[in-house]
Amino acid sequence: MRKRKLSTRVGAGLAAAIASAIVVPLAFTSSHREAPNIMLDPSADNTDVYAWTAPGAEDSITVASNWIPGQVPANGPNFFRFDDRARYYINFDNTGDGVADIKYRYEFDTDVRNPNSFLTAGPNTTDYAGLNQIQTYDVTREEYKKGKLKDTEVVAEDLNVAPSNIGPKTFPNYEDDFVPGAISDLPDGGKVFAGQREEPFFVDLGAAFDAINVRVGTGNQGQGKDDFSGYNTSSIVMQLPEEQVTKDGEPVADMDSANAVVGVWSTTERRRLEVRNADYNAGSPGSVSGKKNKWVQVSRLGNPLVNEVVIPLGMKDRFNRTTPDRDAELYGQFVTEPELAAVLNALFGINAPETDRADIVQAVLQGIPGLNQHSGQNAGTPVDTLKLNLGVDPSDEESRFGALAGDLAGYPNGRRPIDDVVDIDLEVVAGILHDPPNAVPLGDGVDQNDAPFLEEFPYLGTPYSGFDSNPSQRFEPSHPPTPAGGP
Ligand SMILES: [Ca+2]
Ligand SMILES: [Ca+2]
Ligand SMILES: [Ca+2]
Repeated sequence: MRKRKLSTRVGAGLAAAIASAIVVPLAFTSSHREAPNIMLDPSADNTDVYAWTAPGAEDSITVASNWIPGQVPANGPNFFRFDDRARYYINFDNTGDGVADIKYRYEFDTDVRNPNSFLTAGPNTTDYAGLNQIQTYDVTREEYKKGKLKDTEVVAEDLNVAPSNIGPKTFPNYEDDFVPGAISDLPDGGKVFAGQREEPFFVDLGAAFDAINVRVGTGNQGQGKDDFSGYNTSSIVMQLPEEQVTKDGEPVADMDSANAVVGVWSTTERRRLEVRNADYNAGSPGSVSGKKNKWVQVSRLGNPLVNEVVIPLGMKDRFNRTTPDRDAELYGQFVTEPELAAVLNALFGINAPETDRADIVQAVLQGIPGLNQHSGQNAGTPVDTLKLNLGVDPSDEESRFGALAGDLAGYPNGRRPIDDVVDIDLEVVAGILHDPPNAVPLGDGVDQNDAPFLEEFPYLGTPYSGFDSNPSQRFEPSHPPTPAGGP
């Protein structure tokens, strides 16, 4: 590997040794149905963003972004697809000001070949040509300078979207027949995938929203109930040569390079005016075009859990509409005085500091100096983007506690699918990065996904089929209690 191997010089300073685990399960969604308005618009609701350096693709940035939460696999006959009337974006900020410098725009188009059939695919369908309903998409790269659009380039057109996994009688070899055909190389390097995947977020959700209930016997040592087990989601996964997203357009030499850190987040836009019951078969996109009918941002997501548990209810939809460069001004107080810390103290008496939480601002919004904080004039600007240092190689031994456990290739340095962001963020809110530290081994008792991730692109797992649909019942204990190994 060309990049310098890391010591744990940053992680060692972060991690605090914990002798005993207390039993406090708490949980949240990352950003599933997190705000009153976007909850009513699931096809525009983005749920999780992951950005990491994948093994075998060390010179690229890998990003996965999910939309349409809580897909019950059996929900036919119209299964799940992206909305042709929306624009889906993956955004990159390479200067640290919270303003996108590069955006990849994904736009979808659905075609029904035989409108007289109620099936989106007939029995024994083994290729895209056999689908009755097929969705395709175009990818457009937009380049900005200080927020001004400088260049727009359509980099791919009419790519296949992997269909929803209906069942073995419809798709006898779903993964082999449809995933390779949904992976497309981009002309300037890199590749993209769009389509259904297994829901990679893992959490004990039921406990959290029942007034932060407690399941006795769990903590950060496993045996919780993964309420997202058995569900699917709609994913866009892209892998780009890193020089396509760095601020100088060059590859990253090492983790100390001035171009090493890139901020990532995803957004969804809709037309201000939209026809909700447009006729897809007539080829109408359902959007009312025209100069005055602007595209407006209706959802965004960078770090997991920010809009979920940091932003108060009355502001969650505004958070979805605003841009990261305004985060400090609009929402800074909710981070420095997090309600969650007070709630945790009231319920469990864990002595989490309740005010002046510069440590949370740094971990989530500013980036950690020497690891994933931008360099240059915007160093330390608090913006909700997922900040990844592209000079950090993948870890030989990954820890679900990521950087807190000295595994610098993990959250909050970017985010890998295996990172246990619920446990990490609970421990951060409790004060593990605080000075002085307040190390409390909080966790929801769910410490890994219910389905395996793939070792290769597109990394996210095979979606459950409609035939095998059994949502939220796949936790029965999928693995024994794990040792307290984390921080
Ligand atoms: Ca920027
Ligand atoms: Ca899952
Ligand atoms: Ca967990």
